[in-house]
Amino acid sequence: MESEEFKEFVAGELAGRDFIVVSSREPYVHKKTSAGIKVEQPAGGLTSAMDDVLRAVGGTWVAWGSGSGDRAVSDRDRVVVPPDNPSYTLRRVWLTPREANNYYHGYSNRVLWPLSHMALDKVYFRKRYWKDYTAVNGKFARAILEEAKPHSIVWLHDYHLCLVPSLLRDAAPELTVAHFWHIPWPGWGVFRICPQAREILTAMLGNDLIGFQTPLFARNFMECVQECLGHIEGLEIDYRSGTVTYGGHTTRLKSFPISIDYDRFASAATSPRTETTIRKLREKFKMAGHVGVGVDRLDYTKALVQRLQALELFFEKYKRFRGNFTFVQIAVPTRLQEPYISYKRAVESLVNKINRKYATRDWMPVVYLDKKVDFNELVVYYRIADLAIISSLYDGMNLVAKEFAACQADEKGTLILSEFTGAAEELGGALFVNPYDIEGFADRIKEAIVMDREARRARMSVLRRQVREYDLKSWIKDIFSEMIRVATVKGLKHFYIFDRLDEVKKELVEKGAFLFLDFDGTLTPIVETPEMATIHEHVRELVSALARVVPVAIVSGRSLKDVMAKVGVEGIIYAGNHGAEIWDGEKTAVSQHLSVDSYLLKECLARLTEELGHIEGVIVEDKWVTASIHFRNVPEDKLEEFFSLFSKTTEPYEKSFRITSGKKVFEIRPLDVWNKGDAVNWIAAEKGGDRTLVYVGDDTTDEDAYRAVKGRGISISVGQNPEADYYLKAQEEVPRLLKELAEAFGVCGEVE
Ligand code: ADQ
Repeated sequence: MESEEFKEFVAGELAGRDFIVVSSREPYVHKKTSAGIKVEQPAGGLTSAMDDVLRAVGGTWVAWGSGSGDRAVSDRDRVVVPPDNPSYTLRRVWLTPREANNYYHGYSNRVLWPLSHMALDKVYFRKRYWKDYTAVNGKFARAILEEAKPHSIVWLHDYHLCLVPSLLRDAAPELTVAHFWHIPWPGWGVFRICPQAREILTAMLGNDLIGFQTPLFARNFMECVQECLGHIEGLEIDYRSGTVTYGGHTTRLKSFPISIDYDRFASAATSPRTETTIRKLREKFKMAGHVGVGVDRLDYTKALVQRLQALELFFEKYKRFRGNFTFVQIAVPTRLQEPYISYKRAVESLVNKINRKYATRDWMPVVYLDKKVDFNELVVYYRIADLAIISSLYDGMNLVAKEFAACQADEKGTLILSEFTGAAEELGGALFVNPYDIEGFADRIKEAIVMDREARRARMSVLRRQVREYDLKSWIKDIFSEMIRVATVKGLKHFYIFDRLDEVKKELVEKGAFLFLDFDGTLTPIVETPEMATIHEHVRELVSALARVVPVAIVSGRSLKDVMAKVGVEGIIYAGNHGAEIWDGEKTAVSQHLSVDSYLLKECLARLTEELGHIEGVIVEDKWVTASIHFRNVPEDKLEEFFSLFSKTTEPYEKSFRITSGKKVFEIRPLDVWNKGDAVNWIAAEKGGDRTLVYVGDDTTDEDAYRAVKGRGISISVGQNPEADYYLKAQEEVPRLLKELAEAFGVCGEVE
């Protein structure tokens, strides 16, 4: 996690704030051994990244004291860690064996885990599970409240702590409470199975912020709230901005795809020690020809059974690979109770079956290691492998996919990735597999092995680029920034604009106003597709009338041309493409695409069109300042060529643009693109004089503009937004607002 920029962020943004991290597992475990008490630090990128942050800024970590030596070293339930350089407090929560069993193995792992992963046959409810889950969440909440200062930011992790948010909110509403949900959130069709669905949803809405791995999980959560609590008066869900208001409190929902410490894996992968170990391991396990690897907790959601069935079928169908392909499965036993014990047995028996059927004196088809391997060894396996298999039936993210990519220094490996992982949303260069389709899966393994060197390199290079671009540091930065933002605006008061409109109008008339209006969701209702949006004639007339007495600018995410055509009012200012293109009323005054970046982007797109034009289904979408390259419709047998050409063509532009992959699409963006706030600043400086700025918007892309007008005017959002000064209850209230403003400026008579 060494990077100057990241260190600056920690020392600047995070310093002086009080953070409390809360997770079921502790960052340091004390264990009794015959040689005295020893401290262990459970491995894992996230734990060590959070540990780094707390080491730098101090604070508290609250966790279940599960180690045999934990009590002995704690003083009034607290111990200062790390032992060699005490920097922050670890506050331990003690559980009785019964509580631990019912809360952890029971409700968390036999109810919430399978339910969230849609493994309905594994869901097992007992009343005592819920009783102790409730009791343990109460213990966590009490411990947090004892540690908290009035404006602490509390960061909860995962499904073990669902009930804590509302307990904190009721006891100390001034705390900022954020929750990161590491696993999937299922749709209502599944979540309704939970007998405590209502209690869990209402408790989670005590959070100020909930982070999910993907936008889909955030949407699923909103759907569950809608279906389960929709009848409650005052409940408001805004799917577009990702907020739920319940009992007068607003929870923000956002996706933050978790990542890994790329540099740590990438540099270990090329160390001389790794090269030596690779040779030794190949000899030890008699790895002939191609090598595949799987690294998982031994969990049924990771689909080890389906993976082994696919491997068995692969060896049956493709005989020529017998003796020529070895699959190494590293599986660390986990949650050592039912149904995990039975699952472990099923996996072992399948491994034995395949090996009995196909092994020879010199070759073993499946090398099975049921243990945790240390970091350096793990890196070696990722390096050896020509392919990695991740076959999850459902997975929040899956970090193994990203770790494998980071270690592929020579870009020779292929990632076979289940399309049901959160990682599939980002890692466009993977070879996707449906783990339920065993024969398709077996064929994919063959496809990965026979893929030519150039095609592998092309896929792996786009994969690595994605993981490098958005690594654990970026994730931590994004999520902490959002927590701080939420905490900052929590203290501010928001008003319904019509409760204060008389004062506002008075000030605007006295000082003069400059009106900035967003288009979609503000001047027009949100409709199914962008093309369908039309501005009501009455609203257009109001905008025209206002433009006769005050300067008016329309600020939109649409292209400049599109928004000008949609609004159709002449002589006003327009900003398109989120502020990157501006029409000053007479000519295009500022356009970021006239900068060096945009010439380069044009050049890059021209090359892509030339190189990829012959491949069926490729769509190169030029959005002026940014571009999207869609490959959803590219036939399977043309994908290799597509990846290869895309990677080669974009390589010279890597330093000038952010090139990221999504599901079947690549995005190309300048490193520093203007947002709506930049546009407001520019327009106000050029045309505003010292008029009071008024910005009316509706979604998160308007937030930069709300911030830009702070101190120089007011911001009004459709639906409550913590960044805006005032709010309107719905888009339908916008015409009334415009009409009242027009009246205040004396142009009402001209408008019907
Ligand atoms: P997990 O279900 O634990 O995490 P995953 O993301 O795959 O899943 O992380 C597993 C980690 O354990 C990886 O860092 C891997 O290297 C390590 N690991 C697994 N087996 C190992 C072995 N035998 N030896 C050594 N190390 C091993 C949950 C969610 C995921 C989400 C993460 C993070 O289920 O979807 O990605 O949290 O949010």
